[in-house]
Amino acid sequence: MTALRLVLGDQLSLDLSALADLDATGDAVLMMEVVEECRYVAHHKQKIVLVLAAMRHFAADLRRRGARVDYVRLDDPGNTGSFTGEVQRAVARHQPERIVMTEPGEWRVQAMVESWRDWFGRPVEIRDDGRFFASRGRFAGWARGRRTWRMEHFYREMRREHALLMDGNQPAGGRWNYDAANRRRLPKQAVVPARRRFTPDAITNDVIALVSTRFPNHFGALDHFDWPVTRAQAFEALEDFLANALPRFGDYQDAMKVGAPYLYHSLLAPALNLGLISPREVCLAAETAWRAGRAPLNAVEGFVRQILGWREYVRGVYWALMPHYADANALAASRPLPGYYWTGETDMRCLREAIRSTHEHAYSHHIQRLMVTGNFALLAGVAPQEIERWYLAVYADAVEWVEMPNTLGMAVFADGGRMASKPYAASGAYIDRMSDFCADCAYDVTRKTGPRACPFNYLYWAFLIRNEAHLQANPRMVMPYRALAKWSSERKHSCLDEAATFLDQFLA
Ligand code: FAD
Ligand code: DLZ
Ligand code: SF4
Repeated sequence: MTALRLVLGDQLSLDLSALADLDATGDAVLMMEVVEECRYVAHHKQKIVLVLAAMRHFAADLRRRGARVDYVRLDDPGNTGSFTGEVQRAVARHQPERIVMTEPGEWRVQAMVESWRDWFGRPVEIRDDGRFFASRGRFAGWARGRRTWRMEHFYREMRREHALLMDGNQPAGGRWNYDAANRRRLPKQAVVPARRRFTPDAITNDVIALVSTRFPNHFGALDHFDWPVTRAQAFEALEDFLANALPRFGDYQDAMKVGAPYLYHSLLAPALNLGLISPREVCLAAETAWRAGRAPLNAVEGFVRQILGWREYVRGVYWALMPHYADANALAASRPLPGYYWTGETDMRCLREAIRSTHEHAYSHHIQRLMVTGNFALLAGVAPQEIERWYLAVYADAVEWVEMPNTLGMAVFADGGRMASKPYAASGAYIDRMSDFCADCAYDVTRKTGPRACPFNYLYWAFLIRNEAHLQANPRMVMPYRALAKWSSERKHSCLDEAATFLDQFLA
């Protein structure tokens, strides 16, 4: 046998570089379900089902196309439980001349793979992952020599380079950015569209049974798994999004509503991150919808910005700054993660809602992640690594290269401004403006102090006071620090006391 070709759980793409020159008769494709990948954080049960079910469907597809797939199941006798152990067993089985793979998505696995050359005594060829708009090298080239990195600058280069939403040399519609039009509150009477979801087939049901037995104590409900697990289903999900949600995606991108976790979001991140559908396919489909008059430009630009801009940018940041990035803690935050991030048992309705949909669907949308659970962790001073591991565990789309910069850089400002120009800190007023959560909350969003005051209010000011030395000079923080400058030191102390009392009571 000539080559052993590896396909990892987030590499489920027929055009994967590791498969580019596959010799269907001579080579073997190795896919491995391993317990180490299921446990390195205690992933939401739906995420494990998603990955393993998508792997099994992908293997069946490869076989139909004539490939020799050596597929190791989680409960196969002899399964060693780790990538290294399984590659070692496969090398003994197949005696390949070389091992071929696509660069892994995670630094931890990259380090593991780099040790294989010595370990297996044969060449290990690690190829670039061509499924992104920008290679790791392309981002490094862009970042080199720049003092500050900003997504907006990178995004504009990507728009030009990939001719997406461009009219010649100019941005389509004359503007690069429609964010200002994309912050509308959802009207009370708005009817949110039902979304195309997917009933598990026999293959997925087998995996559901396996995960219920093997990982009963992992977070999350498993009684209504409905994520797309094949490329065909990912395209159905894309079509559903284009027809039913994209036209409103821009307007209500930041809105939140009780009982409506999906609103107008695409729900495509899990399929994108596993490789079932490519970012290029998704962006081109959105652009085509705009050119055909089926969606407005503010929606389509806002959507393309998330994928061509944010998604590529955070991947670049991750690979440029790992492994040190993982330890970032610029604000020296050290509180433990509150237990109610796992149970949802809190009187703060905004948090309860976000955690409920996280538990039920392995999903909450970006603003719930950034401005509710993330904002609270930032204001409360939760240790960055604790909240980072939580985000990695609880979402169907969670993969470290995208999750970590979003958490450390955007949500809790642990990287001191590498990713974002200011902390996304906000009081209850922001949540009230963008949602209907506050109307029926045990706390009163209009009160600043006292037992019924919305905790986000005093936690916000206490955060600013605590971090004055770090943040006061930030030009984007001038306004709140100007307001704080008018506070007496007595008022500041009382605010800090109220915040500490709340946190000590509820974080215990
Ligand atoms: P939509 O709102 O429909 O957006 C379209 C697509 O754009 C998404 O599918 C995603 O691929 C991309 N995208 C949107 N926002 C971002 C962003 N900030 N960074 C990178 N890509 C983005 N996304 C993940 O894919 N995996 C994660 O583990 C993850 N962790 C996050 C943790 C925190 C603290 C925050 C604030 C954000 C995180 N995100 C993560 C980004 C974003 O919240 C999700 O991509 C999005 O909510 C997924 O839902 P959707 O597919 O409906 O997205
Ligand atoms: C997330 C995940 C899980 C839960 N299980 C597996 C698995 O059993 N086999 C596999 O190949 N991949 C799995 N994955 C995805 C990997 O964690 C991912 O491929 C690496 O972290 C590299 O990005
Ligand atoms: Fe959240 Fe405060 Fe609104 Fe309650 S009042 S939902 S705690 S922002």
